[in-house]
Amino acid sequence: IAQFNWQDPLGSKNLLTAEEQAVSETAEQYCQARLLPRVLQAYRDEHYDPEILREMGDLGLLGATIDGYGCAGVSSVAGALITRAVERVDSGYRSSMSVQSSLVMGAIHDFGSAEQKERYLPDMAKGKLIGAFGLTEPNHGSDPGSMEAVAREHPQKQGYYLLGGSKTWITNSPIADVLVVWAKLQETGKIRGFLVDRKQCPAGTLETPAIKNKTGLRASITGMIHLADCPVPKANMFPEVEGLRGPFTCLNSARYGISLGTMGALEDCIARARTYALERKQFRGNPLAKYQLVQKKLADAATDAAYGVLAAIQVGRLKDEGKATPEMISMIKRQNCDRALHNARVLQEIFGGNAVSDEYGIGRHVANLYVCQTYEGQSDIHSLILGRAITGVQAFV
Ligand code: TGC
Ligand code: FAD
Repeated sequence: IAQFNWQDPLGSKNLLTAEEQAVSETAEQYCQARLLPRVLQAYRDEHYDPEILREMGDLGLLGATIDGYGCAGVSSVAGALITRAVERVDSGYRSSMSVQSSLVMGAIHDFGSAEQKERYLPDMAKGKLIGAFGLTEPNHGSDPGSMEAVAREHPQKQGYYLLGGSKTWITNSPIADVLVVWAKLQETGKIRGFLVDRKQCPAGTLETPAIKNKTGLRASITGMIHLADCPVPKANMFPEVEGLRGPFTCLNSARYGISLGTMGALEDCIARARTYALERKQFRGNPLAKYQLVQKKLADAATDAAYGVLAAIQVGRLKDEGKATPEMISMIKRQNCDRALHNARVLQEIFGGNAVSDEYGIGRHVANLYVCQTYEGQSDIHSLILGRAITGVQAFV
């Protein structure tokens, strides 16, 4: 007789190939052995150790879905199982990895010239070069189409643009070697992608100050990008892609990764709350786990996590067959982030006063999951993307 497994209630493991299971095990082992012991102090100190990307690179965990350039070339589901393993420890570590893998390596792979790919991808796959993705601006977050960053012809130097403008809330920016910056080309008004290579930028033209004292995602580093007439070779522009299709194509992959990643964070909340509920006794020596209200909280969370994992696997399969639509990704990004945040907040109640101590880890997940629900399209924005697809009526303008 089949046994119920509270850690995989709907048997999602049966849907994975042997290779996917092996990738998942490698990632889970690394994350539990090497990341988990560091996260509490890193979160307290608001410190990100760039060595983490090198360690991930050594294990083949970066840009894992890319074929060639030293990357593993695994399925979308396997790639997302890596994000789930990392986010089981902390969404901030996953964030840094998602930016590197999906948003920067993905952008270069999908839109870069042959020379750009050769120059950056192999070192990024090893974590020797760190990437950042600059789309959001101080005045334009949900509506990046209104961005103000601009690239104009260099008046003196042929073959160069001058980039000007500011980006904010940019993961990895203070430590990034290569920054994908989206800006409007002055001559056409169209959005284009530029590879801003820190070592090519003259002093004072590129600043990337860190944003300190965050209330979530403290184990990752976040900053701004200020470009003051920064000269960028024309050869550093993505040659073909124009308009929002460029950044949003990369976001499709990153949003997909988050959909399974946040299930890792929720699964960790469930495991922590279950252990606590079994150990903590109230009223005549009974464990909290005996009480029906506590059991319901665990049942609700486990159900949402199990459904979320299955949905993400399904969309990953369609993605690899070229059948996934952006709306499907909006649906699972929204649903899984919302359910992860909601359930994490409810499970936090099981810890009573102890939830307020960072030693229990649950408050860290709650704070992180608020950010996951906000970045890469806030949940209400994804509701409007879905509403537009369902009704055919545009809500944004
Ligand atoms: P809209 O008219 O809808 O589209 C403009 C053009 O873009 C194309 N497009 C897509 N292409 C591929 N995939 C998608 N998902 C696409 N969505 C749109 C579209 O076909 C069109 O192409 P064309 O050729 O006709 O011009 O544009 P809009 O201005 O009305 O957009 C509205 C909206 C809400 C869809 C969009 O702006 C949006 O999604 N806003 C959310 C912003 C966002 O997600 N920002 C993310 C910043 S990066 C980040 O947060 C990284 S955090 C990383 C980490 O730390 O983990
Ligand atoms: P706003 O766009 O000002 O929205 C505020 C609120 O209004 C939201 O709830 C939104 O849903 C709502 N709203 C907006 N428009 C509408 C509407 N038409 N109808 C109904 N409601 C609406 N960006 C990057 O480019 N790269 C990164 O690496 C990156 N990393 C990040 C890391 C962190 C820690 C954080 C916090 C953010 C990061 N972001 C990054 C930025 C992130 O993508 C934006 O914060 C997000 O897109 C929302 O934009 P905003 O903060 O400007 O909010």
